[in-house]
Order: sequence, then C-alpha cells, then structure tokens
Amino acid sequence: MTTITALATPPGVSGIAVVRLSGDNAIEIADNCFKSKSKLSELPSHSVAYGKFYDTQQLIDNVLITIFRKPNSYTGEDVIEISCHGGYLVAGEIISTLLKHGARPAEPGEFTKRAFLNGKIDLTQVEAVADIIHSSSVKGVHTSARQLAGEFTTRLKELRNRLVEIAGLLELELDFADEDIELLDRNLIKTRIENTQKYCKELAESYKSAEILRSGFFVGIAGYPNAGKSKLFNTLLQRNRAIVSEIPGTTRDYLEENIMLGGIIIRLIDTAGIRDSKDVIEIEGIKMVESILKQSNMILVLNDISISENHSDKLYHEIKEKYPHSNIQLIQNKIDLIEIQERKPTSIYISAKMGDGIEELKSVIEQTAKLNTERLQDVLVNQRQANLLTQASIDLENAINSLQSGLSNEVIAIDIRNSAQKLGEITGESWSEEVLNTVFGKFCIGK
Ligand SMILES: Nc1nc2c(ncn2[C@@H]2O[C@H](COP(=O)(O)OP(=O)(O)O)[C@@H](O)[C@H]2O)c(=O)[nH]1
Ligand SMILES: [Mg+2]
Repeated sequence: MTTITALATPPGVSGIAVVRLSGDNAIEIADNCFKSKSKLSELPSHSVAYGKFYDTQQLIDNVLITIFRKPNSYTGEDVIEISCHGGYLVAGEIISTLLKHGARPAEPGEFTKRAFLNGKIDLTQVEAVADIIHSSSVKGVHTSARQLAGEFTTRLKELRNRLVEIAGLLELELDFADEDIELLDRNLIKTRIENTQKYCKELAESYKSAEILRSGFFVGIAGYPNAGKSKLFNTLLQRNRAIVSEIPGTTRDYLEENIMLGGIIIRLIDTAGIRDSKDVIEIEGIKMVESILKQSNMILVLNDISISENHSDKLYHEIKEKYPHSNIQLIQNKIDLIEIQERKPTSIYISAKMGDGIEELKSVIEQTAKLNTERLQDVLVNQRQANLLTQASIDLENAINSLQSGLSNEVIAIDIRNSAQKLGEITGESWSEEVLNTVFGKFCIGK
C-alpha cells in the first residue's frame, strides 16, 4: 500500500501535535528525515526514539517518533507517529517534508479504512470511532467505547451463524423429503427466528435514542410573537443571547445554543413568532420554523397568559397534529403579570422574566429527554445499521409467516439467508465499495 500521512491531532494551537504516517515505506520515509542515535529501521515495534527532524539540511523540530510494525498497529501496516511541537507551522512543515519523500496526503478516514481492510476492526467498530469523535453525551461515549470493543459484532455474528445454521438445516431436510424426516423441531425453529426478529426490531427502534445521545435532544421554542420565546431562551441559557423586545417580529431567523441537562446535550432553538406577516424577512423566518419543529424532539409552545390562558390553544393543537412524533408541551408565560386562580396539570406555569417555574420546566425537559433515550440498547445504532436491522427483521417476519402457513423449507430458508446477509453487511463481513463510502464519508482527515 502507498504510504499516507496526515495530522492526527486537531489543527491549531496546542502543546504537541501528532503526524501519522502509514504504509509500506513509512519507516524508510521517516528514516530519511530523522537523525537520532539509531535508525528507526533497526528499532523494534512499539519503541520511541528522540531525535531531530530535517527537511534536507534544514532542522524543523526536535521530535519523538513512535514506531509500530505491521501487523501490530492501528492500520495493520507499518505506522510512524511523529510528536512535534504544536501550533500551525511545525506539523505542516513535517507533512510537506514527508510528501517530498514519497508519502501522499491521506483522505478522510483513510487510516481507519485501511484498518478495516486489514481486518483490524469491523464496520461497527469503524462507526464507533466516528461516533466517539462526534459524540455529544457522556453516555454516548461510553456506549461507543463498548461497541468499539466489539461486543456488538460478536453478538451479531452469533445471531448470523445461528440463522445460517437454521437455513442450512431446513435445506438439508429437503434432501430427505421422501423419507419425511424432520431434522429440527418446528416450534424450536420458530422460537429462534422470533427471538432474533425481536432483537433486530428493538435494535432498529433504538436508533432514535442513539441519535439523541449522538447529536443531542432538540427542543424548539414556538409561539406567537411576543409570547416571550427569546426571553425564555436567554433565561434557560443564563445569558442574553437573543434580542428580547416588545416589538413583535424581532426574532427573524432562529438561534441555537446548547445546555447540558442530566448528562444529555439539549439543543435549544429559539424561533420566529408565528403570525401572518408582510415583512419578507419575517416570512422567511416563519417558513424556517416549520423545518426546525420537524426535527425537534420536543416542542415548547409558549403562551402569553397575560393575554389569555387559551390564547395559543389553536396553535398548540395545530402543532400537536403536525408533529405527532414530537413531545409537545404547553407553557404559560408571564405569570408575574396576573393572578392565577387555578393551575391546569397539563401546562407548566413560568415567568421567563422573573425566573418562576424555570427549574420545573428544566426538570420536565430533562425527564422527557431521558424517556426518549430509554429505548437505548447497549449499542449506538446509526441510520445505516438501523435500516439493515429493519430489513433483516422484515425478512425474518416473512420467514415466520411462511413457516406458519406451512410453506416449503426452500422458501423459508431464502428469507432467513436474506436476513443473515443484512446482518453481515452491518459488521462488514459482506461489504461493497458503496457501503464503505457511506461509512467513511463521515470521517475527518487524520483518522
Ligand atoms: N412581565 C413579563 N414580561 C415578559 C416575560 N417574558 C417576556 N416578557 C416580555 O415580553 C416581550 C416579548 O419578549 P420576547 O422574548 O422578545 O418575545 P418573543 O417574540 O416570543 O421572542 C418583551 O418585552 C419581554 O420583556 C415574563 O415572563 N414576564
Ligand atoms: Mg423572539
């Protein structure tokens, strides 16, 4: 394989930076630029050498080089990691020197892709690497770490083997069709398929929970102009981020900021007030509200109770109808302005301005976010995996139906084999260039 190189640490100012080099000539290329007591080619794997890194005659930096010999490295190839001083320039100079000596720049995810192609990790582990890099919750990181340890793959492989075994036995029975032999108890087959189907389906459904741990829990604040959406947004953030004003139609696009509640990132979004407007920019903002609410896990419909407690009922019901998969919460704001006779249990009463009820609101958001991650299994299923799991579960449902209606073994076995194929695509036991492109498309350079 050609030798590739890239910065493995984030660009910018830092104490140290690490440049990675992987491929057939990694050690030779590094030796050509490095002066130390002994040559890297003479050192054993997993050793560290201190020395000077040169671009021909020009000293670039004093560096530490770690050497990993194949196959005991991240990529499974010879790997050199050069730790140099941080900052923008040094690592850049080191990389251009390596390029001059025959390396080429790595594409995003190429190190990890090589690790996959060399059998160092499977696809679920590859995806876990991407998840750890991008995760926005502590639990997300822990779950990804477990996935990286290969538990998920081991389980999928077991299931797949079991399915292939059942399909095999069903097919074998066909050879003995004349003798009317039953190699497997029908009920036992049925239970096994049902269990696997259930597992696939539950895992597929855990995707939404996994998404929340990966990207955060989206909470959109909606309501008519002047309800106090921006004020509430600021109060929840504990700083003045959005413009608050008594002039209706002030928030024209949308603002997004994160807060952390109960270990989950909450992505708060303040939107433009919903009303009929003639202002072109305001109309654009109102159009945007729809796409924001569509991706929100929870929508807070804010009502100005000083106008009337029922003032936003129409809007509330419209939103409930339009976004049935979201958690919609009606909130009565500006309770500092009026005397409240009776509190309805379905509403939360707050004063965004004075801070009343804010703790209660926060705890409702936290509880809702937690409820939404309850379906989480011990793996972080992503979209690609969820699609495959759903397909596998449908194949198995078909197999169960065929079994129940007494169809021939051949038909049942085909469905079972199809589902096994899908499980194989999850781990990468069966893969195509297209699958790899989807998986590695998410990576950054240097990983
Ligand atoms: N008395 C009172 N006024 C509020 C409260 N929340 C917001 N306001 C006022 O209502 C007006 C509109 O607030 P704003 O947050 O800009 O509303 P938005 O259009 O929904 O974003 C501003 O003058 C705020 O100061 C509240 O809880 N009590
Ligand atoms: Mg506003």
